[in-house]
Amino acid sequence: MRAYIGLGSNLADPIAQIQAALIALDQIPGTHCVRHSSLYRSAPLGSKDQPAYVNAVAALDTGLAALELLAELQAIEQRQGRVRGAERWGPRTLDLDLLLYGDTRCESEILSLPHPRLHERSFVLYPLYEIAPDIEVPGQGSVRELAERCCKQDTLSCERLT
Ligand code: A4P
Ligand code: MG
Repeated sequence: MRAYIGLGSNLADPIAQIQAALIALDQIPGTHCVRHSSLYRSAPLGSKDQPAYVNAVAALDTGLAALELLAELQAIEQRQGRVRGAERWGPRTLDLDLLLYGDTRCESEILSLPHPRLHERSFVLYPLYEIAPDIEVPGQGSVRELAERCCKQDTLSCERLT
């Protein structure tokens, strides 16, 4: 199954956090990182009183079920020092979101697919467009259209770093 992962960090050397996470994703059992985007620097969504984020997206081929993959992502977050604070959308060393798992659609507290806010976030859509411009986000439209719409609306600043 092809899965897409959104990576984000704004604490403790974010660029190094994202680079370490990309290596860790490729080491998940039964899983291979097919490609990943450039790194992007983005203004924080949520509290403005936190550092800018570094974001990226990775494409994985995996034999794991979606919930098994989510558990592996959360284990990587823990290993890289993620502390789940009370503040929603607060600062974090590493956030790994399961954006897409094939064309699966589901909704629960544990796992919603596609990721519920993916279609409106430039820091997800720009790196996703870079590596997979022609895919569809089930129920939302093509990544190309979503990224173009987001670009026109000129929401949060999000610039390519590497
Ligand atoms: N969950 C449900 N569906 C999913 C999914 N598709 N992928 C559940 C991952 N997790 C999913 O996640 C909360 C719960 O969502 C988990 O228990 C999981 O079972 P979390 O990672 O503990 O909490 P969170 O990340 O703080 O919450 P949330 O609402 O997912 O935040 P987001 O949407 O991830 O946003 N600004 C910039 N510029 N760049 C960023 O990357 N990130 C955030 C976090 C805020 N502002 C940002 C950025
Ligand atoms: Mg998250």
